[in-house]
Formats: sequence, structure tokens, C-alpha cells
Amino acid sequence: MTNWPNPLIAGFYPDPSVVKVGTDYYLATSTFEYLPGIPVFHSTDLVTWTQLGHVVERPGQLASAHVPTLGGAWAPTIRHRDGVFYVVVTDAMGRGMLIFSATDPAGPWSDGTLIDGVHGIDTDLAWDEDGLAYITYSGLDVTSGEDPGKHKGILQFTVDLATGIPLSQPVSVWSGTGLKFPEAPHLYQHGEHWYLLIAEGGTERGHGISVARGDHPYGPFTEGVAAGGPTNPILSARSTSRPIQNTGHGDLVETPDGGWALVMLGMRPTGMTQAFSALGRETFITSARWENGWLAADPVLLNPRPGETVFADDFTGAALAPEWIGVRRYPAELATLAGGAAAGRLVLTGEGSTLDAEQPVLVGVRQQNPWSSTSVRVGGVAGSGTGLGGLGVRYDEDHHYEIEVGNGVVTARACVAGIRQEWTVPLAPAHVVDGAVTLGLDTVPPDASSMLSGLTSDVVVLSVGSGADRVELARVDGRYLSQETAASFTGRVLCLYAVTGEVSFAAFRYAGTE
Ligand code: 6LW
Repeated sequence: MTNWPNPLIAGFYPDPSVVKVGTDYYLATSTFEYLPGIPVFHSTDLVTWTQLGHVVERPGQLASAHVPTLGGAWAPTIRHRDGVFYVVVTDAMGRGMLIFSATDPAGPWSDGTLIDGVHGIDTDLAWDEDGLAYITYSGLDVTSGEDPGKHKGILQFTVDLATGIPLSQPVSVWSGTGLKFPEAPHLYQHGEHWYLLIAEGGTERGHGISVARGDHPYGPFTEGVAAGGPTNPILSARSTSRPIQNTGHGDLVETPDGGWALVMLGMRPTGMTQAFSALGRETFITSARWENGWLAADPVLLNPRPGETVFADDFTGAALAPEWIGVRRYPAELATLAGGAAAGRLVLTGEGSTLDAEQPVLVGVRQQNPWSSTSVRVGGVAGSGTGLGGLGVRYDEDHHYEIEVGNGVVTARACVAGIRQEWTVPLAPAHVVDGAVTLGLDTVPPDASSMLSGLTSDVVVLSVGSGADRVELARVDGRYLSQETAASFTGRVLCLYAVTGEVSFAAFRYAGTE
């Protein structure tokens, strides 16, 4: 297959790992400080994916409550053996290297067994012919704090998966080709060889995938033309103007037709200068093949799913949809569903905190398309309601734009690295319909005539009211909420939040294109 949909899974879904079990595929991604953590998707054709649930759905599985921004679930590997699914992952700046298991990939997953005494990221899992489990990982210590920021290449040890006890000392198996940050290893047996796939070049524009080969799961691994192999990296968009950049961190999988594919993370910088990626790191796919005993991969082609992506939630279900996530807290801890099937509402109770807080009162869904329109009806904020809350788009505590209503006014706000600007208008009676106020947040291309045209990622439009009564409060340059400026591993999250009082949300609708 050559015309894969790309992005394969749109929005903030980085570091994908995929496993084929019979004719089924399962895919997991990183989630950092967001909860529930590590979504698990299912597919039968590698094209259409449905979310089954999450690996991390209970307090204690990760040490998330106060994890620093960017900490949390980093780079899971999902594998399967003898009827058991495994996810190995690093809880960065949290618990450390963990093994989760489940017999049903939809969950529940185990509490997470700590691999004590080993510090690293991008944990991979593979078994040799005797069933001995190998953990291959990148030696960047993000848990002990003893050696911060030092990349020690690709290391490996054997482990007892039931107890998490290492059965051997970590040894170095490859340092990559000399590009920066050798990481994201995955180990595969194919034919008579073992292949070690890694990412190199850092997760930014220099990102790429390199491969080495050996006769045993523990190596020694050789690479490059001198070893009869290809020139590494075998896949990278570096120094090109391809629409998908930063491609790397790949996992190999057999396709339904017996071919091969790599899933990986990548980014879609928009605008003429390709400088800013609003959506963060997303999941992409490309075809791969075996050539003369080595792995080769095609460039990653942009091919967004046609039509509109719509996520509408009337909050009439018995539980929140799995798309909703929270910051260091579970949506289920924060949100209650009220109103039943006739008048569904999501209710958040403010704690006096704002979007700047470590644990805001917030639930959100990922922005999945560059051009999008989001609206929600907010109740409890007008008339005798004492609530203050709204609709926002968030990268992290320091980077968010929002529009909120309460105390008789509507305020649009842009917060970028401690710099903030507000636009406030009185709440117009015409904007209160059945006690609720419609708030809107659109992401649109800049006007062709404006200075921003070609330069920025998008413009974020904050509005109140609907139809003929819709009033725009602000149009804000979107580039300050992008992966390059927020320097974040995550992506944009559209969020509903409460500052004070009981704020209710109804008729949430997201529609996006490309
Ligand atoms: C991940 C590392 C990386 O562990 O970023 O893009 C880190 N690469 O491989 C967080 O996703």
C-alpha cells in the first residue's frame, strides 16, 4: 500500500508503537502529563483506528499528580506474547521504567511493575528464541536526577517481566552513527538476523531512523555501507521542504497484505517558512521493505483524511468519551455528567485556579486538524449563576489562549510565557440564550494580505455568540502555541475549564479539516 492516510492518527499522539496479533493491530502513544495515559488503538487494516481505552486509568499507575510539564508517560512499546499484552514505558520524572500487562488490550492493565535501579527512556521489549525478555532502551536518565541530560546511547539488559528484576547488567549495544540523541530503539528478529532500529538527530528537524544488524538479540550490531547495509539514516526529512517534518521514532509492522510499514512521529509545520507546527507531534506511517537483508523505507507523504473531522459531544452518555483528557488529574475526578439524555451537560466546579495552574479544573480533547472550529454552550455563568469558566486551547501552563464568561463580562485572553493580553466586553443580553452563552474558538489561515501570511501557523479566533449575534473578541497569532515555541513534547488541547462556581458545558462541537 502506498497511499496511506497521513497523519495516520492526527493530533498530539507521538512516539507510536504498534504490534500485530493475528490479523489485529494495536497501537499506543505517549501522553506526558495528561491523564488518562497511553491510549490504545485497534485496527484490522492499519488504516482505520478505534480507541479501545488507556493503559493508565487509575491513580498510582504513574506518579502524575505533580509531574513536571513534559514528564510522565514517555514512549511506550506495545508487544504481545502467549496471550498477554505488554506495554513498557518510562514514567519520566515520575516512577521510572515500568512494565504494564493485560490480557485484554482494552484493559484493565496492571498497576505497573517498576524496573528498579535502571534509568533510561524509550524502553523496548523483545524475546529471544528461548523466551528470554530483553529491554533495549536509550540511556538518558530522566528519573534519578544523577546524570541529567546525558545521552548514553542504546543500552540493553534482560529482565524477569513478572517481577521487573533485571537478570543482567545494562550493556551498550549501539551509539548510532554519530547524529545526536540515539534513542527510541526497537529490536526485531527477521529471517536470520536481528535488527536494531533507532531514532537519531533529535526529535526536531534533524530527526531520522537508522538501522543496524546482528546475529543475536544482544548484537554485536553493525551498520552502514561497509557492513553491506544502507546509508543511515534510512528515513529522515532533514534539510528537505517535505510537508511532514521531524519524522523518526519508528516501529516496524507487517501490513495485512504481507508487506511492511513503519509508524513514527512527525510534524506538519504550516506556512511558507515551515517554521511552526501547531498540532505538535502526530502519528504517521510509510511503507517499508526488506532489500538484501536490510530494511528500506519510503519517504512519508502527506495525505490527510478527506472531509471534515467532527467530534461532537452532547454529554448524554453514561461516562465521558475516551477522547477527553485532563492535566495531572483524571477527567472523571473533575467532571460530572448531568441532565441525562434530554439535556446532557458536563459540570466542572471551579477551585479558584486558572489555566496557569499545575492542576487546572479542565477537560480537553486534542486539536487534530490545522483548520478547525470549536464551540460549546456554557451555563452557570450568567444571571444568578456564580460561575466563571470557558473554552481554551492549551499547550502547557505558560502557553494558552482562551475565552471565558462570568461576572457579567466576556474575556478573551492570550498567555505566552508569562506575557498576557486580555480583551473584555460586557456580556450582552443577546448572548444569553436559555441561560447559556456560546463560546467559539476557531483556527484559521492568516489573511493572504496580512503580514502574518506565510509566516505563522494559523490565527486563533476567540468569539462569543452564534449566528448573526456572533462577536469576535480577538484574533491571536497561533505560532506561540506550537511545538517549536512552547518547546513541548505534546500538542494543542482544546479545553473546557472552570475557575469558580459550578460551570456547565453543553453541545461541544469540534470540526476540522486537513
Ligand atoms: C522520547 C524520545 C523523543 O522519549 O522524545 O522524539 C521523547 N523523541 O524518543 C518524548 O517523546
